[in-house]
Amino acid sequence: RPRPGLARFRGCLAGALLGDCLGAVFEGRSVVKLPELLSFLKGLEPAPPEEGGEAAGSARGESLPYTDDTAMSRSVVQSLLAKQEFDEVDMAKRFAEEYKKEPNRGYGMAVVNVFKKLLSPKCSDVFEPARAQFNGKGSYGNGGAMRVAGIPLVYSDIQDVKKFAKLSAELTHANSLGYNGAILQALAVHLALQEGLSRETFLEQLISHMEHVEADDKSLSDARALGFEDLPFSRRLKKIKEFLELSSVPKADVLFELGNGIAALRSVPTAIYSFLRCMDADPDIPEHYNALQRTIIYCISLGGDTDTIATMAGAIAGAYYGEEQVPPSWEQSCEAFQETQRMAKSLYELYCQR
Ligand code: 8NA
Ligand code: MG
Ligand code: MG
Ligand code: MG
Repeated sequence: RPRPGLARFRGCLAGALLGDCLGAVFEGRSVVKLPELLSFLKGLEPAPPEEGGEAAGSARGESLPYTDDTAMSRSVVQSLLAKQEFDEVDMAKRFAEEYKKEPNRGYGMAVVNVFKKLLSPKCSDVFEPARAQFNGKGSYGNGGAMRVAGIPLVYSDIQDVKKFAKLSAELTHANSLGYNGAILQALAVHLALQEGLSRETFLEQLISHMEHVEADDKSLSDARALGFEDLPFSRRLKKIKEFLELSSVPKADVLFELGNGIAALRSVPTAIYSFLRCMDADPDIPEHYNALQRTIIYCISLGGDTDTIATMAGAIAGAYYGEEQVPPSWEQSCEAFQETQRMAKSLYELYCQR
């Protein structure tokens, strides 16, 4: 199998950054009006040239801060680069110290308790604080999934992708409904990196992997304990397949079946659906936007946990389409975009070396 090029690595991290920074502007709104979103995006484009003014084409500068999604993604990447492999103690330390340095990035309500315990010198097992969350049930939030892209950008073997996606998520999310979402998101990025995979093959492969991932005892018992049917991620992937066979799917149906919430189960499948749906043109989104832009616009238009759904879909779309579809004016509007480009290059080198 040919090795994916650097452009896909840069696209992945840039897409993730764009999704977070742009999505964060609308996070938590139950309804996002498309005209308002499109007019906001227009404001990111370079100002028209002025008579005797500055050169045209200069972007309006870094202005959109990233949130917890990117802060934690960066810790994942920085840990992998520093250790040249997954190291749970180092990664946990980076999560906690990053939180301590900048606690106001918009972290989930409960996950901050994990960071506080990880910062204590008494903590000897870095997975223990996550296991204690929610009276021992563990978190099923989307925080493990939102930050996972670095794993498939380092490990090319699919068993490694699953194993380290799970371990990286378990540092904060001990419920299988949380870490299985991270596995699904990591698999989606892994598949998106491969050359020329069709929509159908992409989805079929995700379904067959997740049917296996979700069949273990803990996944079955966690799903039952929360009142879900067995194999809940796999079932949603099959719903996505149904949606993609229809000529149009109303937003209300997407929200009802897939969701726009902070649970991994109500956001990771939504991100995957958004990516696959936006391979095709959308009558509501102007044609001059490319597929990566359309994916991010569509995610944000769903409302709810917009930064997190858009960052996950942005990572997948960026890995699939590569950096050619990342508009410079959008990228340059995001905090720390240059560092993101450097990290992508280092990840690419590590991936090739392994
Ligand atoms: P988390 O582990 O705190 O989970 C997020 C939330 O999910 C929790 O606060 C609970 O409400 C709920 N939850 C998770 N597990 C359970 C459970 N077992 N029982 C009952 N409720 C549960 O943090 P996370 O890292 O998963 O959260 C990620 C999300 O938080 C992302 O959307 C991220 O952007 C951030 N976020 C921040 C804001 C904000 O403005 N501060 C708003 C929404 C989301
Ligand atoms: Mg966030
Ligand atoms: Mg080790
Ligand atoms: Mg969010």
